[in-house]
Amino acid sequence: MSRFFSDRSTGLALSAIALVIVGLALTPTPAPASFPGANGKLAFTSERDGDNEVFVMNPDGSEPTNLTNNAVFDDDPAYSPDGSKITFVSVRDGNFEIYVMNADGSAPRRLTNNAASDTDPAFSADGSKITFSSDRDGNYLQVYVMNAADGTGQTNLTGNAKLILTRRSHRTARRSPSRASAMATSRCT
Ligand SMILES: [Ca+2]
Ligand SMILES: [Ca+2]
Ligand SMILES: [Ca+2]
Repeated sequence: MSRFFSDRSTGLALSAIALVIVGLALTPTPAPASFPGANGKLAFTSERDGDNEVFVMNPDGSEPTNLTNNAVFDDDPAYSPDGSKITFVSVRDGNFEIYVMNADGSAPRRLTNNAASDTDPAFSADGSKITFSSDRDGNYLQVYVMNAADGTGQTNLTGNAKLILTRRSHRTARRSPSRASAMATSRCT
């Protein structure tokens, strides 16, 4: 009988040790940040000062900061994968164009330059390209891609197919078209 209890105790002890080892093996280790260099802020659009602006804020809503701060229509902000840049849409040069700026709002520069509507920019996964939509090749919006650094290499990816695309800037403009066009006009003159 004592042998039975002894073996059983040993067995239970070994099982407990095995469970601890398995538990240690399964304990998750802290994951590294997904995007090294990202500042964790959120980008959004607000017309709180009377026209559309690109804002950023902390994830808890604190420190909202107006990055565009002008009198014209700015919209559609999207961060680069590393968090260092923001691409967005603006009519500051007369019509809808794609821009990129540093994440603190400095050094904005235009990447598209034509009379058509260029909207809905988004960075590629590696940050080297920006996709966007444009109606420059006809009546329908098409999907384009260009180099994020300087806007070169603008290429129509969808031919001239009849597509139904998201048109966030235009939806916003349609809510207050007089404001968007007036701002574009006032900026051009
Ligand atoms: Ca603005
Ligand atoms: Ca403003
Ligand atoms: Ca344009």
